[in-house]
Amino acid sequence: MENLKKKILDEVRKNIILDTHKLGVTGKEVHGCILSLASRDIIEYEKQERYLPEITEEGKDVLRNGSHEFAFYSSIPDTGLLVSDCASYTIGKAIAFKKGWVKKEGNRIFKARADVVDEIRAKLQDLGFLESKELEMLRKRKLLSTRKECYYIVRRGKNFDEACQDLETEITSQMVVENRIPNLKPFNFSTYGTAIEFGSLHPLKKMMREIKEIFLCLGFTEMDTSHYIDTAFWNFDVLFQSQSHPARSPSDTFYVNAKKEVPEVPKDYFDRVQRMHEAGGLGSVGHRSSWSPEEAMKLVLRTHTTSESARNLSRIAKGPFRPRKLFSIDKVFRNESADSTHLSEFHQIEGLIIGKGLRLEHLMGILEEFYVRMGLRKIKFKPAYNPYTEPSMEVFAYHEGMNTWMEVGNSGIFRPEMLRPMGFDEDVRVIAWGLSLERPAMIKYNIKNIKELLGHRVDIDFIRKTPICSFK
Ligand code: FB9
Repeated sequence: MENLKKKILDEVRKNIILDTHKLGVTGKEVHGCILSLASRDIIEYEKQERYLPEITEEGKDVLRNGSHEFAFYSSIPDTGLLVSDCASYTIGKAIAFKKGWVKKEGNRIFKARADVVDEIRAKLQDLGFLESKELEMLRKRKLLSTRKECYYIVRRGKNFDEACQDLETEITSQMVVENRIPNLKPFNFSTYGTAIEFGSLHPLKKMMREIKEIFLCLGFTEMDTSHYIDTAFWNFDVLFQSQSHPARSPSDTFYVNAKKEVPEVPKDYFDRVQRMHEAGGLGSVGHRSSWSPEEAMKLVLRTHTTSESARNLSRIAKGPFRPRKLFSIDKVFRNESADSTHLSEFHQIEGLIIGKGLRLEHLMGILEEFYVRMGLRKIKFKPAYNPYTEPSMEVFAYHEGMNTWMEVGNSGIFRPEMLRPMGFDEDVRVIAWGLSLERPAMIKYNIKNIKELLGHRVDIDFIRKTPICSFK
């Protein structure tokens, strides 16, 4: 539209008057431009109509195959054509006789001339050179029809000169130096700015940031979680998870066949863990089963971030006691078959509080505070079992939007069999809980299949368009 407007102004500037038919566009195409320019008095116009010849389908057939008479004339052999064989040439035969192109001798028709030219076809090929009576003849033979075409005679309007000046779109320092007031193009405040392509945060990252914010506002400090691969010792044994526990089977855990040295574990701590598993102690009967150091030193893809919690707790136990609140959010791996809501890896969120005199009611209290900040106001607890916490609770919440109760995590108090070998005193308690990042993200962004959230099938446009994640 803007190009056509510029073309119209250029033509009017050059020729004072413009017949838009000369622009090679139809009246319909130029109509919008004319009204727009006239509405700002940049041009004046008169609407005109003319009737233009248009070749019909029958005329197009003549252009392709020649006129009816010429086709009939061309079909006659030197030996002539039996009259009885000419029935299909009604129109062509009559016109050929009328033009003297053919003659009848007995029961045959012969060519009467050799210099016949197909004038009708020639006329259709050059309509612009025909006189009105020739156009009328072609119309009568239904080879032409008439099309009404609108066009405009355009002249300059009172605002023409101003509109044609090359309007400037910005004020430059040169204009200020020259003290020149620019002829600025009017601002179009209703237009949109240029869409700027930039990166977008993945919905999981948005959810992660929101949940991290909840922990930080509650005074929690983030733990290091850099051990994607770790020994079974940190992932299971220090948590007092028996070496015969089914979760340690290769059908549940990814074992890593790496030849590189396994990170050193303090010998004294290693021995205390072994003793706790085999013989118990400090009030525990242990697992009363043999414990294999080789099994403990196997490498696994961590199955939970609780291995990182154990590493942090073990380091903290060495120093002077003080209460702490720690959290982590990072990837964990489980050898599970993928389905619409589960993959073999997911992000675990874990929180823990170290203190003296902590009991179940404190765990319930922090869980209520945590989930209410995720927008879940009604919370219920159900007794459960974990190898490394006792007591343990599954956490359930009522989701107003989905109008249903759902499991939203697991929790418990770390067992003394885990804490005492680290070096914690008997009165130190650690309450902890965990949940996944993908589940809340899928609910928040109404994603039915986890493969729409993670993996090669993710729609980048969807990622770009996901709104910010807010629980408020
Ligand atoms: O995240 C889970 N559900 C969830 C969480 C939040 C949520 O918020 C929405 C806004 C409304 C919605 C749902 N779950 C835990 C419960 C289920 O999804 C469950 O089917 C899947 N669980 C995962 C493990 O499954 C293999 C979620 C994951 C999970 C479970 C337990 C822990 C961590 C993650 C733990 C722990 C723990 C326990 C004690 C001490 C330390 C850590």
